[in-house]
Amino acid sequence: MEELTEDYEELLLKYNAALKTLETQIAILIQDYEFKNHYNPVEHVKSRIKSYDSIVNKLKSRDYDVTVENIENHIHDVVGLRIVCSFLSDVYAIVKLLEDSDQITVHTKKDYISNPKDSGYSSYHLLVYVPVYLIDGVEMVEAEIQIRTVAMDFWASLDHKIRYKFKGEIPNEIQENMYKCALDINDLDQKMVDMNNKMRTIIEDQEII
Ligand code: 0O2
Repeated sequence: MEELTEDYEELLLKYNAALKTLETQIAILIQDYEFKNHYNPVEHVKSRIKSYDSIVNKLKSRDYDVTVENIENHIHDVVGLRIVCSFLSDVYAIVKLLEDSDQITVHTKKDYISNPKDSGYSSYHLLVYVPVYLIDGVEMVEAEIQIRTVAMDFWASLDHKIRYKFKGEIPNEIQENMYKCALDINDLDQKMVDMNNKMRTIIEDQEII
């Protein structure tokens, strides 16, 4: 696909529509959650359409030809949204919120928090379908939602830079240190949840007295 074909442009139109729909639905769900619980579990939300170059690289790395059909069938994260939470418990609250929503259909859950990747990467991924209403009818478009804590996000952003700089040839020392940092982050996230729970218990007890 030397230049953008009309089919690819049509696909992009659907992906852009799916991203807008997803952003709106998630913003509404978070607002509703905050209203009902008097608490906002989300620090920030980021979204993007995967660049053409990244799509091509991912297809080639998996030995697929660069075709619109292969993008649709094999690239599951062209539409991507990341929800960054304060606490570990918030990550699971958001997963439940999305699973319970009628607007989004979750078809795959990948819990890299309970089962981190070999690199140490930790995050909760949901592959979902979002309905997009077009002139000819409704289409279910796939998107990936990554949900993680601020600490996991901090780790992943440095890891991403390292991967980009070393292009797959990461020195062992850096890999080992990043893995240790991932363990520290996991430990820190757990301590922060415990501290937050303790604080809430003390406040609730004071309110009763
Ligand atoms: P980018 O540049 O972030 O978009 P799939 O993508 O579902 O076909 P895969 O690769 O098994 O198959 O999916 P996975 O591992 O569930 O999710 C892939 C995405 O998770 C990556 O997208 C990254 O965003 C993130 N990710 C996974 N492992 C790591 C890691 O070790 N370090 C960092 N920093 N991020 C990771 P892309 O397309 O690889 O990259």
